[in-house]
Amino acid sequence: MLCVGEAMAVFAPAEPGPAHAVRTWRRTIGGAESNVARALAALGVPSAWAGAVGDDSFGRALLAELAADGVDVTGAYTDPARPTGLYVKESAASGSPMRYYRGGSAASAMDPSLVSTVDSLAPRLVHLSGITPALSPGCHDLVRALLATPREWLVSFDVNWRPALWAGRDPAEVADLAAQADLVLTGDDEAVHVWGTGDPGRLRELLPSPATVVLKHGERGATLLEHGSAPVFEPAPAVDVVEPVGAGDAFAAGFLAATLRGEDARTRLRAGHLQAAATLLTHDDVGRPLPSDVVAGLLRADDPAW
Ligand code: KDG
Repeated sequence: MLCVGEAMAVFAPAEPGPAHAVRTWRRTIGGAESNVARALAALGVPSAWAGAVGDDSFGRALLAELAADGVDVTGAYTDPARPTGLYVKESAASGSPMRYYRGGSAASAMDPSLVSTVDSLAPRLVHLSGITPALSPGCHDLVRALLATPREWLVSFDVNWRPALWAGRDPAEVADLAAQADLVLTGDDEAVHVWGTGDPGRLRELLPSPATVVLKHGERGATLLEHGSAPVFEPAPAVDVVEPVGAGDAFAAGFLAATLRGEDARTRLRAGHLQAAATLLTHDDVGRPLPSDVVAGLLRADDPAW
């Protein structure tokens, strides 16, 4: 499975206090699509990431670290003219504001020329998010080109609605892209912005073509909508959240991994919830993999204790 989009260097305070007072920072990796690629690799799914980083220390480090995490980065490239994007978590507290330094980044200069690389990797499934098309007109064209039909791959599309990135533009642009995917993941709060409703039945009417729609209801759980099957709701485990960033990417990875394994609806949603929970329990954008015996037990339990 191939994830196409951004990887960024992330800086998080390594000591308490607001950003202006913090002197020690921990540098990790972020970017929605590379997060999904790393989480998939941790789950044992052959995983690749294609995107752009700068020809700088952070870009080289991100490529090396993604590869060390088991992600195939042969489809990634280094842009000699532009820097790697960054984002900063402004405090160590949960819900800390995030400040992005991605304008003019290597990733924001991606364009449809990346499609030939994707072609050569011959993926079965390409994972995209609504962040990439918001980065620049070239990135928007890239996502449109990857969604164009006929195509050789299935597409999963995580809406990842970022109001600041879409400011002044019509949310229908995201809706149009999502409608061309095979599988759409969205939070019900995001769906309200993009489609004007977070109601499962109404959303299914507004999104008739993607075969699969996953509607996430935050801490409550998620509903799977598939043609020919009744909607399936699966509650999420209760978690003492350390930090929510990356939980949606982790959910996508868990859900997609179980989908590729051909699991049933409930198991696919549970697999998403479990990976999201692992990320909610850490400050990092990708959680530590849960022990596989724990995962197997929770996926199979008739009524898991959560
Ligand atoms: O997905 C978690 C972060 O890595 C991601 O949210 C960063 O691209 C990002 C954004 O716009 O928030």
